[in-house]
Amino acid sequence: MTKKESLPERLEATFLTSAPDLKRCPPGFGAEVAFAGRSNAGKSSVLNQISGNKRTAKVSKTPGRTQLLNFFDIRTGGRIVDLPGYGYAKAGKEAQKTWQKSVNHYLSYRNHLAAIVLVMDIRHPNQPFDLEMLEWSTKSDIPIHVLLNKADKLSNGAQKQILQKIRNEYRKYPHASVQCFSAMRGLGKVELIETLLTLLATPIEGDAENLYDGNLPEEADKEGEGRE
Ligand SMILES: Nc1nc2c(ncn2[C@@H]2O[C@H](COP(=O)(O)OP(=O)(O)O)[C@@H](O)[C@H]2O)c(=O)[nH]1
Ligand SMILES: [Mg+2]
Repeated sequence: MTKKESLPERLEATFLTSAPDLKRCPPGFGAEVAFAGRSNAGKSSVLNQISGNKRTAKVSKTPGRTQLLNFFDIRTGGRIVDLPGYGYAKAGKEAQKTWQKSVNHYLSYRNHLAAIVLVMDIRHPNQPFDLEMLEWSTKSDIPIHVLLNKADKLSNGAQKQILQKIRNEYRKYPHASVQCFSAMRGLGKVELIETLLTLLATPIEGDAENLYDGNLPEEADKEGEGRE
């Protein structure tokens, strides 16, 4: 049997818990793949599409409500962590600061973090936040898989053109890979599931000792501080 034929059609995902900050994250178990992206890019919809369940993650018409880190157990191993969406203008300054702190801490100090899936709207790719994530993952040696979501909004030709252009631009990010996706139509699902299965199988140092994963170094407990 070839690898493609043995791929599951969906990744069974069960909601584990939500955490407002790193300290309240559950003890780590297996590799975590964090879903990041601007609010409304379609993170929750992507998770629902790959899990084959419309209710796995909340899909909100009002963006920015989910200010928590949401943990999902993947049946075949590892976890997906839906990070709070970035950049919802109406969230206000205080909420943005809280966001920055919890996400920075998670990205900087969560030992079980193995990779990032960065969800963008294909019509508005590479916004400042997206570029920061790409720079950060490059510096931190963390693989980052970019989804150009809502590809159904563009013709096949336009999708290919943008994908090619972005692949060229990302040559400077050696840990980045990129694909088109449509959470609405399921386009790109096989490629994403294949990538996720590999990332979710990343061995985590110290996992066997059941390492507690919520300890912050003292100096990091200051406002907004993180690895970057
Ligand atoms: N056309 C289209 N709409 C999408 C797609 N993915 C998400 N959406 C819509 O975009 C909005 C935001 O989606 P959501 O998953 O809540 O985004 P999140 O804030 O990143 O979690 C919702 O109205 C979704 O129905 C897609 O692939 N195609
Ligand atoms: Mg969401």
